[in-house]
Formats: sequence, C-alpha cells, structure tokens
Amino acid sequence: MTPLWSLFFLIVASHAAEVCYDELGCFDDFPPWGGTPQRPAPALPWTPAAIGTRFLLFTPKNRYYQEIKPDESMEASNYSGRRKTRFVIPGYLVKGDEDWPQTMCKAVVQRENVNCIAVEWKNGARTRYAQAANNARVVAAQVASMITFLMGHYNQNAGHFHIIGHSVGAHAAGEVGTRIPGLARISGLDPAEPYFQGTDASVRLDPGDAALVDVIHTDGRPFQSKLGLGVTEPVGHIDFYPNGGEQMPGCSSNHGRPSDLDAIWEGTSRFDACNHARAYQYYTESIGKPQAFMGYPCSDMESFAAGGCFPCTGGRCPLMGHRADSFSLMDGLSKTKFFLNTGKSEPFGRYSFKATVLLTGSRWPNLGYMFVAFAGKKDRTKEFQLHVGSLVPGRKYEVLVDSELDAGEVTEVRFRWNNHIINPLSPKYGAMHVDLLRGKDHQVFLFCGTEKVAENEIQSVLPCPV
Ligand SMILES: [Ca+2]
Repeated sequence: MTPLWSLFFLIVASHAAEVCYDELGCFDDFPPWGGTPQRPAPALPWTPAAIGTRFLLFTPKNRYYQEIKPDESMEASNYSGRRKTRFVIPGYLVKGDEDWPQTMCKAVVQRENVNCIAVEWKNGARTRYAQAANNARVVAAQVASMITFLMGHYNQNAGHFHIIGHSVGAHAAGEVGTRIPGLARISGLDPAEPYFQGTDASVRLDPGDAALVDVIHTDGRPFQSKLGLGVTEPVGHIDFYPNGGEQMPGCSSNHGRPSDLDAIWEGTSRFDACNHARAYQYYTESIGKPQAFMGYPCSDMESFAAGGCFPCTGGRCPLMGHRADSFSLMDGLSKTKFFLNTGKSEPFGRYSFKATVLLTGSRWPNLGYMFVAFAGKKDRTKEFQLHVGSLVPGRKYEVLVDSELDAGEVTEVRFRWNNHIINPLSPKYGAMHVDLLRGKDHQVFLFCGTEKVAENEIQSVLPCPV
C-alpha cells in the first residue's frame, strides 16, 4: 500500500462510523455515503423513533387515511393484496403544503382501485440538509421493510409496487428499488441535487432502480451558482423538462447563497422553493388530466419553443406524470429529453396546437396586431397574439398555442385585430379559414369565417359546415 493510500484510509477511518437499527440493518458513512467530494459532511441517520416515519393508507374505501404498520394490525385496514400499491415519499417540505402526499393519494384513489400510502417523515426531513439526506436512507429501509411485509402477507410481488418520490424522497425511492429488485416503477419528482448529483448510482435514483423510472425536472439550475435544488442530468428512463426544466412560470427565480442550504431546508430562511415544488404539483394534476401534460421529444428547449418539434410524430410523445407508464420505450432508455409548456398557476396542464389563419379584408397596406382566442362549451382561453406587422389579405398566419382547451374541444375561434396607429380609412379584416392542428396526433379541425370586423370587434369563427 502506498503512503498516500494509507493516509486516505486513515482519514476515512478516523471519522467513519456505523449505526444499526434492528431489522432495518446498519448504515455507515463510508464512501459512497460519506467522505466523498459530493458528500463532504458525513452524517449518520437518526433512529427510526427520532425520524417518526408514518404510513398513511388511502384506498377507494377510505378517503381519510388509516395509519398502518407492518404487522398483524394491517388486517384491520382496507389494504387489499388484489390491488396495486403506490407509495408517495416527500422530501423538501413547503410551509403550509406539508401534506401534499395525502392530497396526491386522495386524487389517486378517487380514480383508481389501488392502495396509496403517503409516507410521512416530517421530523427527519426538517433539519440540516446533510442530516435529512441521510435520514432518508432509514425511510427507504422502512418502506422496503413495509413492501417485504406486504409481499409476504398478501402474496404480492415487486411488480405490484410504484414509488413516487419528491426531492430527497426521490432518491429514497431509488434506494427502495435497490433493496427490492423488480419494482414496477419509480416516479422521481425533481430529485434533489446536493449530496446526490454525480454520486454512485447506489446512492441516487437511477434507471436500474425499477422497471420504469420516469422523472420530472423543475428546478434543474446548478445548485452552486443558481441554487437549483433539483438534479440537472437525466436520471431515469424518461426525463421530462417542463418549461425547460429550470424556471417555472409563476415562480420567481431562486436567490441566496449555497451556504444557505441548511437554512433553506429547515425552513428558517425565506427561500422560495416554488420551482422545486412544481414537480409534485404537476404530477398531482396529471392524475386527473393526463393528456394535458404531453411531452415532445426535442434536442433542447430553444428548438422546442421555436416549434421545431411540433407536432408529435409516430406516437413518440409520452405523458408526463401519472400516465408516463402508458408509453413504451423502443430501446429501453430514451435517448432524448421531453419538453412541454405549462401554465403559471392551476390548472397547469396545457394542450398544444397550431392555429393557421387565412386572412381576408381591406386591400391597402396596413400595420396592426391580430389575436385569436378559443372557446369551448364551458371555457374560453386568453387571447394569443397571432401577428404583429403588415396585415395582408390572402396570407396565412400561424401561431403555436398552449391552451387550457384541447383542439378537439374548441367550438369557436374568436378573432380580433387592431391598428398600429389610428387609421382614418376604417378597414375591416376577418379570418376566412382557421385550421387547428392538434399536437398529439396531427388531427386538423377546420373553422370557417363569414364576416369581416372593424378594429377591436370580435369575429366569431365557427366549425365549417360538413
Ligand atoms: Ca440507485
């Protein structure tokens, strides 16, 4: 052994330690768990009693939770081995929204005949970051222990289980997958970057942790320079980058210093984790509205925003969130990233289509603005700017739209225009034809205009007679 290696082992041995918690086994802070460049501050996980993990069961039979434990008392609960089981593991907790796993489970059992278990470990999460990251290992061991119990007691196999994890909880889900090989699925919701990015695959979420690992990135800016709490790199079979994956609409950008991490985590700083929290908000909404979160394969956000990856071709577009499992990967691992846009507040989901408007109207040159809005039976979208510049009759104008309404639900296109400067000639314009090209499947919906309107009047364009 070279002197340098001796010194290395001496240093590691001098701080490394181990704790053992009965049936959960032992946890050490040797590499890769501690003493590495990615995990500079070693910390051993707290005792299960200090972390205070609880399992809160929701089923279609109970919308209010039943607390369950991996023992005979399970018999008194509504848990059924004939149903699939989903676990939800939180990580970073936003003040006032600590119970989002329960909200998610309620949304799940409202629509599906499954068992949904919200994992609660608030006491272990709200502490120094390095400590929380290590406490999550005990939570993972407890979830694995619960799954082992359920498999034995209800004759289920690993393929019946799906783990949804946010932040540090996403990596805990990954460790459950290491302990229980063959899990059906892990959904990683903005998996945490500090102490996980660039670590050994055994420490973090990776595609080896379940048959399907789908990931949503919402706070992917580098932590050191921009305080993004989520990993930047792809870590699953399918990785989604809503709004580019770094800055979410409706959220202010993260601010502060990386040294604030503990304060951020303990909730003592006024850090705004809006971007980081969006991942579970999108997922929860996707349970009821899966089609509003379609991801488009694209090389980068700029190409996507420029319409370069629209519409979807050959069924290559998975749904971000709850129904990501309806997508079959040709080659096991997606070689591309998936992009989509969302709204800035609830409802976040959007449907993409392209509106093409054939203009009719006054022949003399005129500068102005054109807008379109879309109405369905119940709702109406905001106005989208179609064009600014010359209004030329006979020309087609296109706009890519992310709408709260799906193209197939649109019953009326509302066209409006106005002058750039006051125009004494009082021209009139109208949309002669409007084509809506639906992003998910190329289907076209045709609308026919029958009139021209003066500035700032609304022209109602209805579906063409068939
Ligand atoms: Ca892993």
